[in-house]
Amino acid sequence: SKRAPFVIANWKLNGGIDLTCTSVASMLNKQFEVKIGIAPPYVYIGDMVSFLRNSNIMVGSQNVSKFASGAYTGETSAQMLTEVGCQFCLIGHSERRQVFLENDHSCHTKLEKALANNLMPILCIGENLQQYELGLTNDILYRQLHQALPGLDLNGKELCIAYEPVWAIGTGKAASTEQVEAVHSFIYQELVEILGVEKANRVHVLYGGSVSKNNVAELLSTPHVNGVLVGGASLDPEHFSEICTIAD
Ligand code: G2H
Repeated sequence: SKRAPFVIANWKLNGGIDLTCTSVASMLNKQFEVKIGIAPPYVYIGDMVSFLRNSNIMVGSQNVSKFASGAYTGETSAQMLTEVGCQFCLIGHSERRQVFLENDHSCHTKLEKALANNLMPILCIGENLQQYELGLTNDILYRQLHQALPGLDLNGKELCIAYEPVWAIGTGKAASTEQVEAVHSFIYQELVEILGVEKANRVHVLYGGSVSKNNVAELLSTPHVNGVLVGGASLDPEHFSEICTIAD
């Protein structure tokens, strides 16, 4: 059975006041059934929350600190994000893992902090090109899930997983439907093992990596795909709203 999918925009280190305004205007132009979220850079979150306050569109962050408070220059806590109106946060995006050396252990701590502060975590996982070519995809995903998820208190909480094959990110070439279907069914199987079937059924598992208006329909009709995480295409408000319309 298909639940309403999630369509989440990840702006990465892009955009500004202009994109915040044009993107909000284009989203408020229509009514969407689908659950939409936008993750701009931290400094635009407050404005975006207030612009979207009469809509059901979620605002989120691209990261969260593993610390609660203290002498951690440059960090932003889960509690602060909830306080300014964030409803979700990305955790462990491949760019955070590659460029900022985040690992499965820090992802686990960040998941705990997000859940404790009612911020819906979107844990990003995925194999890189070399791992893909060596046939290690399932091994990598197994490690990423089994090191990050066990021991979390998910009672009454929402959780998302985003499968993002690193070799498909920003390349314009999404993974094939066959690959996505195989991987998402593997992820579902592991979620059942870690969380039990009841909690696993409540997790939304998203696909990310070169999602566009041209492939979103096919991706969303793939079994065990409960939404998409959109990078590059979300920076064009018209394109993003077309993606939401197709998903709707
Ligand atoms: C993957 C994705 C969004 P893009 O990183 O998280 O980006 O759609 O540009 O491949």
